[in-house]
Amino acid sequence: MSQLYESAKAEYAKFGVDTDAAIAKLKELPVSLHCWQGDDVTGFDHDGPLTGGIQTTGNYPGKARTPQELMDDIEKVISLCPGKIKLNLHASYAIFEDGEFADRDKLEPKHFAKWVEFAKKHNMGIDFNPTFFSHPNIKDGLTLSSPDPEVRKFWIEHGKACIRISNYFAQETGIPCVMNIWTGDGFKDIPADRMGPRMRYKESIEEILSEPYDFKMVKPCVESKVFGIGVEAFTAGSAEFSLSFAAAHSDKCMPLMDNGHYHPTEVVSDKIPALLCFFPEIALHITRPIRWDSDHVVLFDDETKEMAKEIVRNDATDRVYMALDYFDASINRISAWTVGFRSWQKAMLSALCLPNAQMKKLQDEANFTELMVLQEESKMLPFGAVWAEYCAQCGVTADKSWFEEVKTYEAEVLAKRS
Ligand code: RNT
Ligand code: ZN
Repeated sequence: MSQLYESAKAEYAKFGVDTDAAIAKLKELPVSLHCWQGDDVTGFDHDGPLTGGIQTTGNYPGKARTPQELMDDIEKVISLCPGKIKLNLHASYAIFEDGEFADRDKLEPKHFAKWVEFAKKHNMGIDFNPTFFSHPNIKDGLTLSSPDPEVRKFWIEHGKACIRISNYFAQETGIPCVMNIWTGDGFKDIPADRMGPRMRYKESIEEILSEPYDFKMVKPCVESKVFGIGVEAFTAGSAEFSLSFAAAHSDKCMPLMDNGHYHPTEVVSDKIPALLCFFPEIALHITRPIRWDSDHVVLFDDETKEMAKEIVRNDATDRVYMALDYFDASINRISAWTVGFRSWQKAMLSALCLPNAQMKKLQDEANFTELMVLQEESKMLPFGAVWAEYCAQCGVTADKSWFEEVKTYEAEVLAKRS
């Protein structure tokens, strides 16, 4: 233990904070690392463009082109990040062997056997996402809410296949699999019928959830959104729709909030405690929106810290499934992944190192003067030393020298991919 940490620990103790306990706690909290930062949400099952109202921008060299390259890159990221990592996969990252191919409605656990092997090697659980975008069967921008029964059927079958695959992940790893349903279904311009698509969307998700699963091990969730590129006027899976769906099916489904999916003055940090009043468990996509759902790399910024605080001070670390969701193609992708993961770790660790009980007491006593003082003074605590100790205990570098390894990897590996 460094001298720096010893003295920081003493400083924190003056505020009633046990930094050893905070470090021990964070080591046990899984954070889902999204595979899709490594290849700009391309996947391995199609050649077409990214659709569904989401977009990556930039063409920084070195993007992963094969499952092996993506796994190599994820391994590099894992080696640079402290904390407990879970792997987050999309159905489009199925791995087909020997010229075999299965369309989305026919996917099977075997198409993800390589990922299970990879997860086991790193002692990770796996989260999963059916992929309702980047596919020719999206008709007029719609999947599960399409008026065409054949189109709906295809995507319902995809959802069911993904439940079976999620179950396979949970069984193989022994760790629950969060399965997130998000579609970009919507309209570019003013629709004549808003309820019809939503009723079809509702029924389609209900059909998907009729596939048998143990809710303790397979955790479906529905992700809402305000709008997507090209679907500005109407989104079937709006906030009210998704939240109501989850509430009406709380025995088999959770809500998922992505902090890029709301109007810019709304904050997910405030929505977390609102949902925790009603849902036993909720899920998050942690991202950084700039002006829209831009999916910038997560930073150690105010709203990120605020979200972490809400999870920690409401004692909800075992009720909130935390997953990262961003994709920046304009910078080194290994670095993007690593900065985002480390930022969320910092946010969680700093939240765990706040005098939360004391501040709550001050609020309940209406002592808002002292509350403000304590909130401001705790910002000056020597957090860097606690972060350094946490990283040291996790066997990774605390300072910026991790970036040297990224540069070496870029020169030796990424630069050779053309
Ligand atoms: C899109 C949603 C969704 C995707 C991933 C790739 O706006 O946030 O979660 O980012 O499924
Ligand atoms: Zn998301």
